[in-house]
Amino acid sequence: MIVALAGGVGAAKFLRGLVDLVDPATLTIISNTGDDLERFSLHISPDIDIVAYTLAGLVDEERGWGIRGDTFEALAMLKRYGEAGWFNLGDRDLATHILRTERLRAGESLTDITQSLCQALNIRSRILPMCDQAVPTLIRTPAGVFHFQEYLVQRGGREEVLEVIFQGVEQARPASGVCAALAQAETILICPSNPIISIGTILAVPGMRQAIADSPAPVVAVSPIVAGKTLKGPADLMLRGLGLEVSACGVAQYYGDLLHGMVIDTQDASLQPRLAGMGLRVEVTNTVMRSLEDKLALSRTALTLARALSK
Ligand code: FO1
Repeated sequence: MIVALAGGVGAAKFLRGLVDLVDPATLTIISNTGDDLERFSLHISPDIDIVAYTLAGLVDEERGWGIRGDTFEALAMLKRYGEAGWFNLGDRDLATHILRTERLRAGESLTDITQSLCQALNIRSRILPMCDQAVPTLIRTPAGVFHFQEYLVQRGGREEVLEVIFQGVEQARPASGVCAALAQAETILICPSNPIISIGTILAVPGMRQAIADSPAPVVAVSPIVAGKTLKGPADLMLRGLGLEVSACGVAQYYGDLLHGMVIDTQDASLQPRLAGMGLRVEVTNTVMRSLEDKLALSRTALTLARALSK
């Protein structure tokens, strides 16, 4: 069994490669829900949806989120009524949020709802939210405190990050099935996602770090930082804001002693000795995923490294 800790777009691309290499039924994905938000009274779980749409072959690959070929007629009408339309919800995408919200209001857990939506989309891997409690990620900037999606999408994600707050995380606990999956895992992969607001949120759930540390599986991360920058999103601003080095070394430092191995980009090959000095086994390869071949090659490298570490 493989367990992957996942954020949104970067993780989805990596997982798209992985499901071609292994039996998808042996893969459990623990998804960040810190990005979840309410818009028009609907519960949206962007990272779960990005991964689910990707594995179902539905995702809009150019944007990385939403459904390919979707239209935005409902949003256009809402804007006509004077509503703010900064979070782009497609017409077909809305069906997911409507159903999820209805079932949450009826008392079902996000875990059960996610499972049933994934089944309907014929996804053979299991996607688990990190927890069933609401843990919104808030970003403190010089202009004030904003929900992560407001910071990223509405305000452009360019402001200096002074603090990242996982609101209410003390009350959260790993969702049903998460600890059992980690205990049975042969391999734990940390996808190339924002280390702070995607993976850091998952790791902040009380009991999660311990469950990973107690697992017999080696933990291999793919660095989302290439040549001092992120390919997508504000991870570089966040690492800098929290006083961490904007490099694979900063990411490794943030994950701490959970990590056994790391895959870094060829442009960062010079970091290998430092990472090795931190006790990590390192593979250097192309981590920029443009084609399906890139996704396959990167997930193969991560998997091979994890398998070598478990020997
Ligand atoms: N990202 C954007 O940059 N702009 C959007 O309008 C937007 C809408 C959206 C709707 C549904 C969904 O599942 C994801 C959406 N995303 C959008 C992506 C999302 O904000 C982030 O990329 C992830 O939360 C980061 O992991």
